[in-house]
Amino acid sequence: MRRLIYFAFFLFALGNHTIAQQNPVLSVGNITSTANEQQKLAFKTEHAQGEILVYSPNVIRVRLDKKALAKDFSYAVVMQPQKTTVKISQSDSEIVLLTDSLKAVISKKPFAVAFYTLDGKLINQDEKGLQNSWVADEVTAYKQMQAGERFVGLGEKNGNLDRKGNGYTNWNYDAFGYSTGQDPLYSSIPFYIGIHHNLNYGIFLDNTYQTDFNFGASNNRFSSFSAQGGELNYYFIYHTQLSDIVKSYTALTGRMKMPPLWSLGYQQNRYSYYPETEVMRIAQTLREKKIPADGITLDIHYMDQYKLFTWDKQRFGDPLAMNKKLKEMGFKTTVIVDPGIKVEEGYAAYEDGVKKNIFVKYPDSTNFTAQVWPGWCHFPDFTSPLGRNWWHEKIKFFANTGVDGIWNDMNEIASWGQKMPSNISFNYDGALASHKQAHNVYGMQMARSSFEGMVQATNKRPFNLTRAGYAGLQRYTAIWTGDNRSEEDHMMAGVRLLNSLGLSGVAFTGMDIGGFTGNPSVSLYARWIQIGAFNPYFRNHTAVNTKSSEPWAYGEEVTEISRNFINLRYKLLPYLYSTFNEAATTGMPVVRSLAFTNTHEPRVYDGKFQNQFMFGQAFLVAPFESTKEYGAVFFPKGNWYSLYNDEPLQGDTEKIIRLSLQQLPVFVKGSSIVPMQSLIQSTAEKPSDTLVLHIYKGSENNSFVYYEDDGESYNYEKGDFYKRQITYDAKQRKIVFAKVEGNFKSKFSQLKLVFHGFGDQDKIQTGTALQNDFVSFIAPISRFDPQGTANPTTGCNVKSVTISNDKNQFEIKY
Ligand code: NBV
Repeated sequence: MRRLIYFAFFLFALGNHTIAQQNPVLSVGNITSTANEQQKLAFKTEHAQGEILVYSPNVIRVRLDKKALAKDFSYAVVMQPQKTTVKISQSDSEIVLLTDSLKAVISKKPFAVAFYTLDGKLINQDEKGLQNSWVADEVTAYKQMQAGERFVGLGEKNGNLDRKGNGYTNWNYDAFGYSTGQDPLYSSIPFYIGIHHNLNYGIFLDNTYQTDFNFGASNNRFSSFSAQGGELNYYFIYHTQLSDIVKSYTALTGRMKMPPLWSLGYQQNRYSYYPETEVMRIAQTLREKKIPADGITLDIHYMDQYKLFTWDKQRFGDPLAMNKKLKEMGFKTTVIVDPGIKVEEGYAAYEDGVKKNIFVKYPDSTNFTAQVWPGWCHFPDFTSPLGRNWWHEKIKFFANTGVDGIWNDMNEIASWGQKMPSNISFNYDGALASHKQAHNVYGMQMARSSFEGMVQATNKRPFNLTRAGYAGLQRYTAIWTGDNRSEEDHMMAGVRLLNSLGLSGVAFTGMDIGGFTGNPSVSLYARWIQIGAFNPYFRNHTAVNTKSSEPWAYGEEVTEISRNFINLRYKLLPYLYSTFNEAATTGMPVVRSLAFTNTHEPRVYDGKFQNQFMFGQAFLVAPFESTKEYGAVFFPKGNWYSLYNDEPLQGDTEKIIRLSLQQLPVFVKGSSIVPMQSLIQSTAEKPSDTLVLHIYKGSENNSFVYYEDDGESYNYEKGDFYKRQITYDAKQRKIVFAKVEGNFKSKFSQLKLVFHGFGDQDKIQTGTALQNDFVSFIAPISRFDPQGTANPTTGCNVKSVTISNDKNQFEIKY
């Protein structure tokens, strides 16, 4: 009997034990209390606490943690909440936050958020059964997948433009020779845009731990985002236009400053050009062959045994003198820097770093050591003000030797074996963080340190380039897509990476033209350099032990093709520079996926068309593999012209076009205004005094902001710029030149207006005030040649007129 009682007791205890066992998934639970201030709702739930903060009528932040919220700190967000009206009301079941643009409804049982338009359309909501939860330290927000929902953005991610059906991880990774489906790559931007039912919204998960996104990858229920640690901390952004979402996102995380003009020119790289005679040979050959270029980049072999802040004396005896010679030839030098500082007694940077105690540490306070190019290395802690200040001082070494650009490589951090222990500690600006929290932001903070150091040293705009980064990197640096392969699908994947980066707030982007690993075919090289001319950062690069990759290395025809497209790039610099100004002032990228303007057009996401992009507001670029003979192009609504012969093309159509080695399919949107200059061999050379404005007849209104400044200093921030809005008014049949703003004197004293697609019936009049300047029509002229050489093949209506560059408002009627 006693035995039986014991056994019954045992069974009872066992059952009880099972019941008491913790569910590994901790749901957020019901709201238990709330407190609201003007723009903020604070709340507690059964298992968490959080805040909902209104940053602007269109931006609402959600914070949630199992414990009390940590001190508010972000490497990404630079915007403070703006003062705005928020109506907060509450019932037993929900709390409603109403702004001028958006309604957030917070259910109490359980805690769940839903966002609606003011007229009640559902934009986004937590998945009803799953909401927010934790599994150990990993926190996840589950969102209900809407019918037909698409997802774009998420920064440097491989895959399709529409990310539906896929999952992604953010963990900065040295992805040497990556495959076109590989994930993660080098940088992390946890920001995406959801699109459904004629609505679009953005979500930025500001968390530097490893983050994971699931856009319906093998699930038909939710989209989700999660972080391996820290808070659930995300910003919800809603606008009717997708472009405004990117503008709000970049208001939040900051925008780029104007880059140095020279950095928009062509840049010649290889791993590595050395010794000095070889560098000079490359520079000389570019000039001799009349291939315009502005940049030469030195890869790791310029250093003495890969030791940072040194020059190999055998290879580069007098770097200052070399850089001076290069400058006289119109070249600027960029050098690569890696974060690893060689552990070596007697090596100044090492000894100084140890003395100043700026290296990343193990928990027992010894310096973390890992192997990279120089051998065993320590790594400056760029998340510490001390580490950044140290780097600012060190980087002056390059400014003092006449270097103008810094290329931050290997900053994921990359080390041999790729396994960094979780327990190494970072300062994280005073908060102290493990590797898990600091990893994704390290590269961005390195790039920031290089940028700040160069600005301090030179008081000029540096060119700054990074491989690794985090959201907000655009404030300090350009980014390129790392070690791609010399393969056709890599070129196309590269285009999509740039499209995605543009959708994620990064305007200054590029890829290794020609491919890094391996050797491209002749045609692939030609096509890639054509595409490169329409990339914000235009550099040719290749790995060690590959064939020469300069524009003359692939035979006469390819030299000619490369020269043509590099020439075009240089003539387009006034247009490109103005477009960069748009990026600096609004956050609009230079490379714009068609999702920007045709967000709800399914053809934009079609595999056939998804690589197409706008280069600024005027050019539609349709990139194709060099092996294809025909390609299908989608022309969005509006009217279009071929760049090469002005052939008019109707919008809202698809067209199969014949491809050729000589031409990349590029089209110009009707109503566009494209400023161009005469051909120069580098930006150190002055163009002729005539700015040529190409105006394309169109049925829609349009406006373009023409922008100039000195191209090298920050005086533009104090008003030393030249800016004028030019409006194409299709209804009123006129082009209006607004009054010039700013104190800078334009390089151009004459304006030549070239009219494309205007017929004889369009009598172009320059207006009474300008009658005297009216010259004459020259027709037809070549689209490519702003000097106006006749091109008998066009057979199109191209007319031009030259007038003086008057600072006042004037208009042209037709
Ligand atoms: O510094 C050498 C290379 C560089 O050329 C390349 O662009 C970087 O992405 N670097 C990586 C180091 C490793 C190359 C295998």
